[in-house]
Amino acid sequence: MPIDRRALLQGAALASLAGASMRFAQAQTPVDAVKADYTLRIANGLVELAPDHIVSTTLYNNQFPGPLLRFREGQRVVVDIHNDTDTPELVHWHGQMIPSEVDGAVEEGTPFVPAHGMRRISFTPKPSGFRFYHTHVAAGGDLGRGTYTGQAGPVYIEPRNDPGAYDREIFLVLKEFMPSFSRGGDMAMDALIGTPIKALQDMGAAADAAAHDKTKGFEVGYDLFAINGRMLGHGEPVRVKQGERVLFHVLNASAGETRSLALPGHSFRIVALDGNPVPREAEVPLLWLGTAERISAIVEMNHPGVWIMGDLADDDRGHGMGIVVEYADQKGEPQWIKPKPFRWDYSLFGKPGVEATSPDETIEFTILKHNAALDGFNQWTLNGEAFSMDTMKPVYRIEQGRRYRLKFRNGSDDIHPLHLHRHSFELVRVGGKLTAGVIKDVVMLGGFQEAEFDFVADNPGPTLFHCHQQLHMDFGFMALFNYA
Ligand SMILES: [Cu+2]
Repeated sequence: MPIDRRALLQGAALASLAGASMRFAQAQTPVDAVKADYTLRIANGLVELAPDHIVSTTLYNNQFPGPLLRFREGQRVVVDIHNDTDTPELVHWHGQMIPSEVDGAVEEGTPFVPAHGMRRISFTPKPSGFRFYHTHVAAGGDLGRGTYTGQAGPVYIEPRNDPGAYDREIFLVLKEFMPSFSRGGDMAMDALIGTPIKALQDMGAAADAAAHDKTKGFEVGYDLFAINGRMLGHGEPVRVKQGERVLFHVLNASAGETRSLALPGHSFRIVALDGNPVPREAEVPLLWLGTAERISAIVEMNHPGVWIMGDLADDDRGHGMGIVVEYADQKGEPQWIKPKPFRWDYSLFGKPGVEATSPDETIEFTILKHNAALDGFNQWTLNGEAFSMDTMKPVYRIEQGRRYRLKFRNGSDDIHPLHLHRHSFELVRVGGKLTAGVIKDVVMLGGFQEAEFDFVADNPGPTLFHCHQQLHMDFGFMALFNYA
């Protein structure tokens, strides 16, 4: 770790002035004396999505996405976070097993980065793989806050071994801009395998009937869509050569959308989900990603042309959600060919014929939506309780070393990207299929469906669980796990 000599001298001088040079020598932690390895500056800025679409939003280091941070597993880093905005901020290190103090969720006790202030943090990055960082403040009804802004950036924690043979790697950050509210909205109904469960549909219908307000609650829609901060056709194309094997690291940095991605004439060999190598690499024709999910996939460039790698939704792709892939010596307008439908099945990547280890304890969650219950916003409950920032409830007590199975029953038609902080989990059952060995930190729970995953309580400290849709987590869809 490089030591800034000037900072050291300044620190020593201050300590001497206080008449405590001995104490300084003994008690001064290295963290305070060194120059930060990384600096993040949160401030308002402009993103040129296209020449006629320049948006103003909150950014890291005046760019979208925020800078790619490359860490090495197990090698401690010091990060200075400056907040030039008028409101307190939080940077969450998504997918890392680090202490609550630095994880970046106020519910876990992480201190805010004060408005017009800074906070220095230090942690030991782990595990290796594709992670990311993003703001973790509540936005509520303010579409200029939280993940509606441009506060997201990729993290790559260098692994001890290479994940596979490939010629190069490319990071793609998918993100929408210019959010607005509407009543109701569209949901990708063709994203996931599995069928709705009648009992859950009945439960949802009963909640709808019990709602005071019979109108639909607000949903968020977007005007502009971009990959790596550029609308389709306005950024540099991905330039490839025939025969090349390209490893794409794709991050859905949306505030709440489910995304798809296809490249006509090509398929994706999935090597990692949420940065964790899968037990079984499988070839799929296209990708589906819930909010905050990451997919690492190798594409063999064996179909020369100029192609649009884009979202299946014509409207979203038409408003920018795509990137051009251009083979060497190929010219012409980028081509899009609508792919055949393909539903996402996590079990494709699991250990075949193996069931997950039995848990020590199972905790069940029933999820319900209460239409327009909070000033026009839908309220979300887990087992009848909406998370409250005042009481920090509901809370579940867990014991270190035990293996917990969380079973979710979705009484709503929405897809929920379920996220557990500071721990990874193993998929047990999703879309009606049993599986094992798929390690993730976000999983999509289909409308009126069930999902189960296991985690081992191996990282003491308050641990937040929530739906990664900003609109859902801000209106009740959260819970806290406290170690006994
Ligand atoms: Cu949700």
